[in-house]
Amino acid sequence: MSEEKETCTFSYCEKPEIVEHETDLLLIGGGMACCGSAYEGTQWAKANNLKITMIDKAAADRSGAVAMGLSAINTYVGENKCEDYVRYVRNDLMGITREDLVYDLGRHVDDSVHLFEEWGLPIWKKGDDGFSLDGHQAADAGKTSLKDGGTPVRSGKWQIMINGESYKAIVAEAAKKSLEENRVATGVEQNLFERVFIVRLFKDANDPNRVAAAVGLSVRENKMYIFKAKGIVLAAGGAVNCFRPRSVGEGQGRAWYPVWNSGSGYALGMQAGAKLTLMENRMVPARFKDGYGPVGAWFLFFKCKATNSLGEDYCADEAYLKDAREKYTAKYVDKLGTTIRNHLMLNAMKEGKGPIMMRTDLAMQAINKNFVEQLGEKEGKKRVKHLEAEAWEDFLDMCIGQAGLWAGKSVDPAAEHSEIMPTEPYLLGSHAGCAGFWCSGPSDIPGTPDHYHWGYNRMSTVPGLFMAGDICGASGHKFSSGSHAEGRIAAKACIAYILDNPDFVPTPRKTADEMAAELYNPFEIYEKNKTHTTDPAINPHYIKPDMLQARLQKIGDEYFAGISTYYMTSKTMLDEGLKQLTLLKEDSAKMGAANLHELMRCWENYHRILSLEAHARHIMYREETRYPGYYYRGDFNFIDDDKWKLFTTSTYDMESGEFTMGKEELKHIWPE
Ligand code: SFD
Ligand code: AMP
Repeated sequence: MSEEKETCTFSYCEKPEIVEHETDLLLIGGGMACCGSAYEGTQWAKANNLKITMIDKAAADRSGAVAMGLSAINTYVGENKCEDYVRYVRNDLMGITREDLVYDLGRHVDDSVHLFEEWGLPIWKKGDDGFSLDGHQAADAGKTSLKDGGTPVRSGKWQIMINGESYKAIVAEAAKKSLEENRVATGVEQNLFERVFIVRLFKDANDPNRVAAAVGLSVRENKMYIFKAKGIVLAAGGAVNCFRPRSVGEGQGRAWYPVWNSGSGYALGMQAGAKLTLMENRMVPARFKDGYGPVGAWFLFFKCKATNSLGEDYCADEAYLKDAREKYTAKYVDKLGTTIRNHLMLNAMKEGKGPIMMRTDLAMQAINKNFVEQLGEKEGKKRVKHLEAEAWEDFLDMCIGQAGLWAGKSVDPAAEHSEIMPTEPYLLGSHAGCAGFWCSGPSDIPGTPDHYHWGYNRMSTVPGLFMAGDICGASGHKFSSGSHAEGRIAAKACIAYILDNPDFVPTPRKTADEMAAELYNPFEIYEKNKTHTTDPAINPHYIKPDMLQARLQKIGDEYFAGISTYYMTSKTMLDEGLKQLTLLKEDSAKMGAANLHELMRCWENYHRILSLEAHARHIMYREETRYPGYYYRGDFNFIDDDKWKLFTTSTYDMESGEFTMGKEELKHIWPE
């Protein structure tokens, strides 16, 4: 079926200026993980004057998942035991997790949170009267820092409250300061490249297993960058908009996880041949409807309940629980983790007992009653007013669209409930999801099996390529703080790797011209063919990025367990979907871009195609329903621990487009 492949000869579009940049440690992404890598890497680079370079497709101050800020840090171990954190993550992710990676992260994460506070992040503290002081009140009251034993305000066992509107800007500032220190020490002209979108990793001419360079395009000027590096930390976040979202038409573009995280992390690693694991996993968060507002603070801090529209607690419905225990075993169901909470909510929705209601009104009334009883009418009411403001700030600091929607619909959460529902699926590995790469763990944790460690902590199966944050697989519930800590772990280990391989001289297999021809081909195709029709947006010779994305989302939604099938799929649906996705992949060779923004959009969508294909092939491979509430295999709608309590894996061969599926044995290091 495939037609003659279009190649770019720059006959129709202007060849970009090509910039070559040599470094030692390259950081791809400017999010939480890579900001951790920049800060930590600089410390360890000093002794040998190694060069560090960070690249972000956006501006690091406001890029990635924390761009809008956050109102809680969801992983702070504090007074808890680290092995209990391992158990929490294992339970929430249905028994399958790399306990060595989770424990390692748990023992390092608090140090990152202490740094955030030192750098100016307002962290809520317990007042002397036992009531909460928000970050600013705590600072004014001179409350002790966490590092020195201060008491945070916990919403849940692992979560602490913050005033985090400027969270990312604070963390990025520290990263940029470290990079500047490294730039001056190593005498390079520039080592922070913002608004550069990395499209592809290129293998080395002399060592085919290794990556020699990351190549990207400026989204502001006609300039291509070739970053040659001795070691790379890849942390480009998860994949959003692979599935038709609930927000379509006027709402298109609204989502919970950031639409600008387009699966580049997965695609770049896959094209380099790194092994993926648990890529069948995904996250389907319950969110305030249409505004995509998170629910954690409401459930945990405001102690809010969600019910069906008859006021019944669907998580306590015995009929639902009985059925779920039969299919998915009591040991998982009774933990009531994120997937099972979703599953029970979906039961109520399918029975027509929706909409599902977050009873914010009842929660605020209960708090009101409690405050007035304890503090008296005047002081009680004053504190409630402050807390109501915090209820709004929860979204203003993190998910502005939700606050906008409440205002637009005249909703007062203290006076009425709001609808919640499960969103479209997201591919990620740092939140209540664990899809990502199979990475080496630390070597010092007793009981770690040999196949969990191959030399350098967080190194993927591609030597010199390290992963962190969303794309380091099989170790969910890292969140913002854990991703930062993991970036630090990966950078330190990558520097050790670079020092142990001093003779490596990165020599990309392809020439700069060949790279440019590949990256800018959508420009050439568009300019060459745009006059064939009266409207350049509709042309048989190319496919524009928005069209390609719409088709991709349709395939994901209708065949790979999207919202339109209530997250149901099966071998037959997956087969049909993969057939259509293969056609779309073929069509992507005819992507057309009219400007730099569209050029980025083209490659973003290509990265989504690869991420979604890997996801679907893993769902096909695991013949059970390990994550009910996230997706269902109608043909294997049960959990089968005997056969499938293990890590699924895959490697992608970019030349042939083939996936090789496999398994890795699971070892529990900590008893139940
Ligand atoms: O309410 C390229 N998260 C929450 N974590 C918490 O700790 N507390 C919360 O309250 C959390 N909540 C929350 C969260 C996320 C979102 C979107 C919302 C609410 C609305 C999760 C964390 O944010 C998340 O775990 C971490 O940020 C993950 O870190 P990391 O580093 O894996 O991903 P990133 O920060 O998104 O950074 C990715 C970077 O890569 C860049 N990038 N650069 C160059 N070329 C390319 N091709 C690139 N592709 C991507 C991006 O620009 C970015 O800088 S709540 O839900 O629980
Ligand atoms: P969310 O707002 O859904 O992203 O969740 C934020 C944090 O709260 C995560 O650590 C979740 O695991 C946790 N969480 C959310 N909802 C609940 C719940 N109903 N019970 C326990 N933990 C929850």
